[in-house]
Amino acid sequence: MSEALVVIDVQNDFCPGGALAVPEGDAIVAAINAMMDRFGAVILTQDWHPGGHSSFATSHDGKAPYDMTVMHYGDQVLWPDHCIQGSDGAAFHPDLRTDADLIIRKGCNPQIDSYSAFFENDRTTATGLDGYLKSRGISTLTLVGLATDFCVHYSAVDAAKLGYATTVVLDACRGIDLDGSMAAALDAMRDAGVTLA
Ligand code: VGL
Ligand code: ZN
Repeated sequence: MSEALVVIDVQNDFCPGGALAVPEGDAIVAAINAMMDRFGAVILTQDWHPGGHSSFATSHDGKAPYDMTVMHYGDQVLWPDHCIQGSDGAAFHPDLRTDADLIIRKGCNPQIDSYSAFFENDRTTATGLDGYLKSRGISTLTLVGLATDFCVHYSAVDAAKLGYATTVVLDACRGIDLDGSMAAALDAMRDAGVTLA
């Protein structure tokens, strides 16, 4: 089967009680688990930052979480410390099925954030996911997970640009919604040719 399910960042820190909790982030886990058997491949992504990552507000004097800054690659939201490599917060939600084909970790470079599962926020450093999918002959992707307006959004737009037939199942996603980011993400995904289901 040439269809893959890509499950974005269903990790404790993005669920209620986590460091960067997405409202109802845990409410999608059962639906995602139930979808997995319908796909020829299941890929999980994991936000996986070293301590002191440059996307953390604590790494910038005088900045607070959700402030903006300018990185060498452009504008960047500053986040609470989250998904630190090996921490409980970086672990998958305990109920998420992890019998996946591939787990891809992103955001590992201390100087570059990575919302997309395909390219870091400099928009040029590849994660390797495109090569994996192409070498398996996968051309159709369904994306679910967290957060709709950041990592799901960037991953879906990149997937469509790379030529994958791409669907985002919104019921199996939840968003952060910072300053209209949810509406902007839905528009950007539609403009890129992503099917919103
Ligand atoms: C995410 C902000 C920072 C996400 C990751 O998974 O959407 N958002 N790191
Ligand atoms: Zn992150």
